Amino acid sequence: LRQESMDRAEERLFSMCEERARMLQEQFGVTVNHVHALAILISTFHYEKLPSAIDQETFAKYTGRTSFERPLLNGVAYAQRVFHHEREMFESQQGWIMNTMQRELAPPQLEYAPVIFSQDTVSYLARIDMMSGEEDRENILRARTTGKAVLTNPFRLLGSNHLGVVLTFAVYRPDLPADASVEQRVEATIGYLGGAFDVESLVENLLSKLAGNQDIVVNVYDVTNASEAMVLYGPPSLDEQVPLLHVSMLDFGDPFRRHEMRCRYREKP
Ligand code: WA2
Repeated sequence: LRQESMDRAEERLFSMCEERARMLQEQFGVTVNHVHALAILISTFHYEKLPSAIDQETFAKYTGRTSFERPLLNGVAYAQRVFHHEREMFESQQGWIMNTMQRELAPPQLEYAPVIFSQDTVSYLARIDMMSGEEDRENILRARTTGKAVLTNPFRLLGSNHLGVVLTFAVYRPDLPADASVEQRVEATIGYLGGAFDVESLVENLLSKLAGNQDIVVNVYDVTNASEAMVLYGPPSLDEQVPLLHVSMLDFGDPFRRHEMRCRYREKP
C-alpha cells in the first residue's frame, strides 16, 4: 500500500513538472519568435527605407501595442552599432552622450552599442552602451556571429534587480545573404534587438495560475556547465536530499545553453 501511494505521488510530480516545463518552454518560444520578427522589422523599416520609417516614438508605440506577443519579456530595446570614429558624429546627431551601465560617461572603446529605441517599460536603457555590461556584451558578440537567438547567464537585471536572462538578436544590413560566413555576418551587423526575460516575476506569475501550485517547489537552472548549475528561478535548495525529485528538460532556443526544471514536493508543515 505504501509503495502504491509513493508511485502515485511520483506520477503526479512527473505530470505537474512536465506541464510546467512545456508551458514555460512554449512561452519562451513564442516570445523569441516575436523578437526575431522585430529584428527584421528594424532592418526593413529603419535601414531599407531612407529616410527611416522608425523613430523612438514609433518604436515605443508599436512595441507597447504588441507586448502581448512577448509575455515573458519586461520590454524590448534596440541598440545601434557605433564605431569609435563615428562616436562624435553620432552623439551630436542624437543630441546626447552615451553612458555605461554604471551610469558613467562611456570611456573610449573600439565600438559601442548605445540604445536608441526602447519600449516605455524599459526606458531606463535609453542612451546606455549595452557593450559596457559583461553579460550583454557577450550576448551581442555571440548574436552577431551566429545570427540566432542568444541568451545570457542568469543575472540581476537593470531596473528591477530581478533574476533573469537577456535575449539578443543581431540586426543585419538587409543585403546579408542567407548563407553568409561569420566574417560577413559581423561586417553586416548594424545593431542589436533584445530584451530581458524577467524570470523572477513573470515566471512566478505564470506558475501561480496552475492547479497544485501550493504542493510543489519549482526551480529552473542553467546547466550549460554541468558541474556548476546556476539558479534562474526558485529558492536555493538542498536538492538530492529530497525523496522525490523530477527533472524536466527545457529548450529555450539557444543551442549553446542547457536549461532544466527541477520539481519536488513542498515539505508538509
Ligand atoms: N534589457 C533589460 N534589462 C537589462 C538588460 C537588457 N538588455 N541588461 C541588463 N538589464 C538591447 O542586446 C540588445 C537588452 C539588450 C538589447
